[in-house]
Amino acid sequence: MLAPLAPLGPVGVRRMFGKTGCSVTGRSGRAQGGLSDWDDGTMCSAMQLMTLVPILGDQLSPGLSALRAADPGSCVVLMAEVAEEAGYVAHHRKKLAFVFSAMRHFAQELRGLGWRVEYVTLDDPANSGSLSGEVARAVARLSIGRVVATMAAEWRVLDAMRGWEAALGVPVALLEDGRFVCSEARFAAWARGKKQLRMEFFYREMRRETGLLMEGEEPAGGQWNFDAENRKPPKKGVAVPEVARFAPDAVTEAVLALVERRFADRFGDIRPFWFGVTRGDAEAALARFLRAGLPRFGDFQDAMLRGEKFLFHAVIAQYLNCGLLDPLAVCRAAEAEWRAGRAPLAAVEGFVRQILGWREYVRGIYWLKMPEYLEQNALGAVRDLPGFYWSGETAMACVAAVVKQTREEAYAHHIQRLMVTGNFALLAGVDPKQVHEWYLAVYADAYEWVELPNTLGMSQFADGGVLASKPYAASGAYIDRMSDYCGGCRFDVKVKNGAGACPFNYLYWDFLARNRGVLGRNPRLGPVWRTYDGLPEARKAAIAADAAGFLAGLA
Ligand code: FAD
Ligand code: DLZ
Ligand code: SF4
Repeated sequence: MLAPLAPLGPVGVRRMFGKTGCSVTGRSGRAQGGLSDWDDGTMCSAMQLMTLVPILGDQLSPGLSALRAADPGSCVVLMAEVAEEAGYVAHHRKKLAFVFSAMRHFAQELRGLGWRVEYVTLDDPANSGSLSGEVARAVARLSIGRVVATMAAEWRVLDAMRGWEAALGVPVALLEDGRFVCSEARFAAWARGKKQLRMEFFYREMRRETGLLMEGEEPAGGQWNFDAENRKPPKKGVAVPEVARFAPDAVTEAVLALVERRFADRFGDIRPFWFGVTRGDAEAALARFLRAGLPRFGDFQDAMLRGEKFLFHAVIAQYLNCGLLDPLAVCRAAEAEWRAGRAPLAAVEGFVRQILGWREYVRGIYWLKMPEYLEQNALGAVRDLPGFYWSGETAMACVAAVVKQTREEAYAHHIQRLMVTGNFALLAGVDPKQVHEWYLAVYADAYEWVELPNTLGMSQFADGGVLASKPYAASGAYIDRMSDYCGGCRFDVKVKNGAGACPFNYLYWDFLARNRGVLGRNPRLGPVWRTYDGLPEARKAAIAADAAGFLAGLA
């Protein structure tokens, strides 16, 4: 039987998996349920026309909804390296190489599974330079009758996809991305009517719905949160496991050469290149972390040590975010370590909270608030991003160390991002959009849906408190407690004011004083205001003068 070629919906958007409810519970059944919704399995062969399945650089999952809905016998998969995606921010060179190499390896994986894959490389002379342009070229040259795609993970690209049907003149079905634990509809249902959207309560619902770390109706160990046992200060001499490193194969070497040639002026060291680029690599990296890092993950989650770039972190966000690892499977694997007695509950809960809680929550906030979210600037911050975010040339040892590590690895862990570079930008009043573009560019795991809420919301408080109940602002004392950076710094963390004082110390109070209009009534800042109000007037004047002098120097 031939499938009809009529458009699939009023705007060409069909939420094939658009059921309300957590995708976990229905994951295995959803593909079949969704397929029978609009396709009898023969649509690809309609009138000898083929179905085009475009796959983006962060959709590298064989279980992707568009692939589940298609038949290898009558579909063409399209993957394209394009200048537009490589250039919408100035991505780190290691990130570019990672994305392109993972894409090329995924094309091989799909071919091995029987798919026909059209792969357009960046240096193909016919390459139009954009995803929409490549889809249009493929439709024109390949007898395409319809396009089936999984919705892009970020607003900018999904917006472009929504214009495809009108531009191409063939039906376009955009299917929900089922690779997340919580669908957009499920998150919106949770958020509806709530004054505050706190991650903790969302996370508990996800625990209940997935059954992760649950004992019946109760959280395992009788507590939802083991933070009190986690987050210890760093301990020198602690044996830190090696992060999983993979030698580049011929495919990766070709990509490295391409990126070196085409992006010579971009930020970031491309070599040594050690990221995994296949599903097998990503699974091996996860396995190594589960064995060697997870048991102490919680203990040193917030610690920072010179020379230890990864500590007990998993270093898997780049794999999760491009589709080489599945978030729910990762959480279940961590839970299994606890159930087998190989990792303590506090560590496993801390880890699961990051993925099942924070990762799903920030995605929910992103889709709930976009596109207006991108323009938020609740504190009216307008300063340009200082040049040392790119050069690393600053006397502040903590900032210099994090920028240097970022340049070398396209990686910094959460507290380095939040409490060093993020904290400094917040205290200095840097334009949140510039801060956002920096984070989106420099980390291998950065995609707007996850980076923007973390940067603009959590780190810069530019959403006025949607994501964080108070700004993550801290003086040098926090950095000193959680790191060994201060020992190698020209500034003295114990000195509050004057030439040799740690800039974080006076910038912290100056930030609060400058933003009293917005933050003055924040219930969580009551004790902070009482401390500030109790400072002698001479100290307040010194804070203002030191901050003004320092900030003028940034320009
Ligand atoms: P681990 O510390 O080992 O944590 C395990 C996993 O939990 C991570 O791989 C990640 O998938 C998830 N996770 C942890 N914290 C968060 C969080 N706050 N939000 C979402 N997922 C989380 N994460 C990204 O994946 N992409 C980004 O672009 C990104 N930008 C950030 C920008 C800022 C300003 C801040 C403060 C945080 C940002 N994060 C981002 C969150 C976090 O820093 C990274 O997920 C983490 O550092 C990745 O390293 P890891 O895999 O070793 O994580
Ligand atoms: C990040 C990235 C880069 C650098 N390059 C490409 C590319 O050339 N082709 C592609 O399909 N995807 C790329 N990506 C990932 C996309 O930017 C990502 O799919 C969108 O931002 C949607 O999340
Ligand atoms: Fe950073 Fe201040 Fe410590 Fe120097 S003294 S490393 S600037 S916190």
